[in-house]
Amino acid sequence: MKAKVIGGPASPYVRKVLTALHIKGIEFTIDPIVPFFGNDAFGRISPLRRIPVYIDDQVTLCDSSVILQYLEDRWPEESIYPKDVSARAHARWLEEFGDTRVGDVFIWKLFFDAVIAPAVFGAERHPEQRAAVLAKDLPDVMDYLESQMPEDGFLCGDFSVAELALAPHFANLAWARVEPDWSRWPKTGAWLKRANEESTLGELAKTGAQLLRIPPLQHREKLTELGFDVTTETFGAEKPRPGVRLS
Ligand SMILES: N[C@@H](CCC(=O)N[C@@H](CS)C(=O)NCC(=O)O)C(=O)O
Repeated sequence: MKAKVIGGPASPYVRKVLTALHIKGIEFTIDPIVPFFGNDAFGRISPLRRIPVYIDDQVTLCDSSVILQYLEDRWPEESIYPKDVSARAHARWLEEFGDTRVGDVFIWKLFFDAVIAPAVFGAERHPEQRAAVLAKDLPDVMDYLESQMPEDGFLCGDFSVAELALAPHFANLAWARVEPDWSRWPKTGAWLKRANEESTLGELAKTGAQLLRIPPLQHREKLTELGFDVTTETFGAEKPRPGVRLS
């Protein structure tokens, strides 16, 4: 059985899933489509038109959190959830905070405005919105994360879904040319370094950065060159279209 992931590693949610697959030793092929570049068939398997989508011999699943829970249920070895019940619940909360609030601030308000909207839709940037987010939302998120950080190690004991959901967003933040003031949030900075080094998150972020420098239609070729097993068929389209959030 070889799993299939639809979505390219410039997405933090895709890097979350790819790293979980790696931890669990599950082989996969990848169809590295870029957000907004899905075809009609993509809309049928991903009704919100979002990546990642995960497909194997038993399921077709949307949403990184749903996918990780399935991977854990089906392949419990090399667990990505804490054993202790309360630590497990806390990891799920941090995952939710990463997927929603951090995603909203880092990805939608900053990365989308700085990188994706201009490149994909030819949209103007919004410097006033960016300044407001940098003044309020970003510090709010960072203050909360810093309050959760351990002195050493990981958020909920061993490396877990908490790292998988939170750490990937920082690469997209950097691609939006935002560097948090690490002297203000030092525990978060040290934790991020550990999370990237402990897992494939760091390497995948480098891959994502390489893809962002080239047009979407060249991503398949680039990933093949980097040693990924790329699908022969694609859910990609040549022209972008807005997903539910933008329409
Ligand atoms: N909650 C989803 C979020 C996935 C998501 O927002 N993916 C972005 C790419 S980073 C996307 O496909 N956006 C396109 C859209 O929302 O139209 C998950 O955890 O998988």
